[in-house]
Amino acid sequence: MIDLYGADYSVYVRAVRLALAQKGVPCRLHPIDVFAPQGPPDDYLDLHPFGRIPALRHGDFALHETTAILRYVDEAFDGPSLQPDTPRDRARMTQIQSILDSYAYRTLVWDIYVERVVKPRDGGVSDEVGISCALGPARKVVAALETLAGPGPFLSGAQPTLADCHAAPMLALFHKAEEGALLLRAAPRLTAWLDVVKSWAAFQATEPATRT
Ligand SMILES: N[C@@H](CCC(=O)N[C@@H](CS)C(=O)NCC(=O)O)C(=O)O
Repeated sequence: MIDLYGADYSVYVRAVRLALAQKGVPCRLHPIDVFAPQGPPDDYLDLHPFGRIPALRHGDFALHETTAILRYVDEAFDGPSLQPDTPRDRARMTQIQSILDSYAYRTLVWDIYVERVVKPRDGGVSDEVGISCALGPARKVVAALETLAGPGPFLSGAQPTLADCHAAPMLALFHKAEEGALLLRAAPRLTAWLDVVKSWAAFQATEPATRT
């Protein structure tokens, strides 16, 4: 049993939950709301000094940073391997994960999805200039992922990998914004892939109930 700390609204927490489900590893989700007015509880900072989510505990082993957690989940447990067999394919998988963290998360989730969908739903006003400014970077992310995706059906080939778990929550939120849906229309491989991962039982079971 894995102890996972975070919230269902987090794309990163959901990525880990998807990987755990692929491996068939049960987990307890301990709620940590990083966006609570008072921030995360003080003792959570012992687990994650940067105060982000997720963090994981497995026995006496604690870990934060999603890419590291995903790799640990794959390597520490039985079940289907979530990493490709060859060094080049593994490098491509890690390249996708790095693109997601470095270029996709802020742009697709915060600059576009949160501004277009969450803010108005919560009674706020979308930052239209901010959304416009994010479209160029978002187009670049979509183009890069579309190129790396190859023939599919998964991002790193014929079998699901950590890249799919990492990418699916972010891309699914992005797709909910009209700008995201439009940009993804020009990316047929990504669109077909998103349909496949959205059909995973684990993807549906981890649909956020809060804050999205
Ligand atoms: N580098 C971290 C990023 C995790 C992250 O940014 N999580 C978001 C939620 S999806 C968070 O904790 N945000 C809180 C904040 O920005 O203060 C990882 O790979 O796990």
